[in-house]
Amino acid sequence: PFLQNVLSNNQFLNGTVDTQFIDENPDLFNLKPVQNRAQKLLHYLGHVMVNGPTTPIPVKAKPSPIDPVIPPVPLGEPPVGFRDVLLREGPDGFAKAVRAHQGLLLMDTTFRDAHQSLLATRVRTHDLKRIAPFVAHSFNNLFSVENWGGATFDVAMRFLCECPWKRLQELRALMPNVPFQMLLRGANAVGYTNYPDNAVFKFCEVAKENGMDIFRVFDSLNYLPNMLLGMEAAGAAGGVVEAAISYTGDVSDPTRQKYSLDYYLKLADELVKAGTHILCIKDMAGLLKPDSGRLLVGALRDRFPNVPIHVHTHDTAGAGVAAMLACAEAGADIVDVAVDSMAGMTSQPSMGAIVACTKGTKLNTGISLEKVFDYSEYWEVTRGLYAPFDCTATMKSGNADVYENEIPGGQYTNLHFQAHSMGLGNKFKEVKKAYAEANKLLGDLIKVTPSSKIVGDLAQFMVQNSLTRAEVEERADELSFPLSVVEFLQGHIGIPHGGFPEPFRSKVLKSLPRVEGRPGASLPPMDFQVLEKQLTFGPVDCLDTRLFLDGPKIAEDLIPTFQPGKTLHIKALALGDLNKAGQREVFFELNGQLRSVLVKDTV
Ligand code: 3PY
Ligand code: ZN
Repeated sequence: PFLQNVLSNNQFLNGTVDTQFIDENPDLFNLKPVQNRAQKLLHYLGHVMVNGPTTPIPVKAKPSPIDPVIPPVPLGEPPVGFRDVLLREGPDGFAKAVRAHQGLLLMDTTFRDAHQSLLATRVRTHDLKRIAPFVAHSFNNLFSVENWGGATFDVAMRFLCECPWKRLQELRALMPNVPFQMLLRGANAVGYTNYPDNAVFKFCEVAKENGMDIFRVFDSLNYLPNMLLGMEAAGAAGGVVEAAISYTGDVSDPTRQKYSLDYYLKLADELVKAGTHILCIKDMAGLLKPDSGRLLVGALRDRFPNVPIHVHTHDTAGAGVAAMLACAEAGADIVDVAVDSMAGMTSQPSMGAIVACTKGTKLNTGISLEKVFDYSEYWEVTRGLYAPFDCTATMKSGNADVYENEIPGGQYTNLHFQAHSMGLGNKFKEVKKAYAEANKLLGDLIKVTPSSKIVGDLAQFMVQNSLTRAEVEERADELSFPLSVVEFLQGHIGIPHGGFPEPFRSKVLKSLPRVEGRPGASLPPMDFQVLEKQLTFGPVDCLDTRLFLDGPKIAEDLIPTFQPGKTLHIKALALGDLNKAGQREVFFELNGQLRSVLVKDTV
């Protein structure tokens, strides 16, 4: 490698080497790490050349051959934005400034919920970074950019081979002026189950340190103790707390009174009392019709004249723009949109439509439509690159039946993929009907991650076993329900509004234990140091792939360089016998010294 570096050095090739050559070219000693990283890249490329992308979509589509063009970005720092207000005034002053603002404010979800809903959350940091400076310069008057949390965290690690924290840091550097917003699933953080309290607190602390500003905190059952925990964690980290009430049913339908106006107002009272900086209505399935939005937001506006109100919706039925305009007229300060080419269907309503419809009114957004068009073109072409993940491969429109099945945006798309891959492409209606029935069986829940997954699992179980709701109810004590359903009934994610469905719960659980109260309160704290040890195996990236996958042969000499100029001499000597605890001792020579480690044998 040193020779390679020397042979690719211009000064050396030009023959102008003198006695200072080595001192003036420290890069010549950038040896193994560069080579290892290149090796890993080749390995990855080989992998995708052979296997293609891992996609949930049953239709084979190739990334478009057209390259996106980044619209021009002016030189220099981006203009001041709401983040400057936040840094200057802190969360309370920021909330006051938002409330005092004339006109409608927008949150742009293109960097998170839009692609979570349309492209299976697969948009890479690479494509976000390319357009980030344009957003900072052209949309400095956005309330926020939602760019983190929800499913992005786990998809980044599981499918994109990238670090979610690095995404946050890199975007922060490129967009210093616009507040960043994330979706925090309360006591579930960015996962699918309740975590110990200290994990949620630590997560918020590190997110804030890495550049997060506004934490939208929800709980999938609107279970207040879980919400309060998430709000406390976000607040303790110094973040802006945006408590979100998940919306379901229809407040203006007198026949659907489990989730009535009174229910929402009482919950809002508790969240405001707990000190939320901003109050959010999180309509994850797009059920908030214009009249219902007017009723709900109007009532909240009267009750809390000083608290900023933020409304989130999905456009599944196609009524998103109308609903957001109605909410804005009724007093919402902020509504969520996605750029036009990433909007509509199960995503958010269109930014361009809201900007155009409010132009010249008291709700004027102050956003340039020309800039929206440029932004939209970038995403239209970038979206083409993600064709292997695009829901439009199988889904051609939204559907107003969402008012009946109440499936959240991202899950609606996932269920559509699943139905197609199970050969039920022409029976999606049945799958959705089963979802509505499963929801009734579970007592008519708020449905959003992770409670929505539980309802979906039960629906799939019913379809696969051809069971009706009545049959499931009748045979509840003998059926083998999905684990997620059993754990929900045990109380692992909290207590639903109105309690658990009986006698269904008792029939399913029999003598299984029940969690009392808030699940996180009875979980032992997470030991981060132990966890770190379990997760880290040292600088494994200095091992070649055969070694990485298979380990060394006995007596094989290894000389990995784990940092420039630092080489180890490792020789595997022997594998010990299995002990009573199911472990083996493995003996090595490390730089001439005998070493051994105890390893659990899981084979
Ligand atoms: C998530 O939890 O990821 C959501 O987007 C819920 O709406
Ligand atoms: Zn959403």
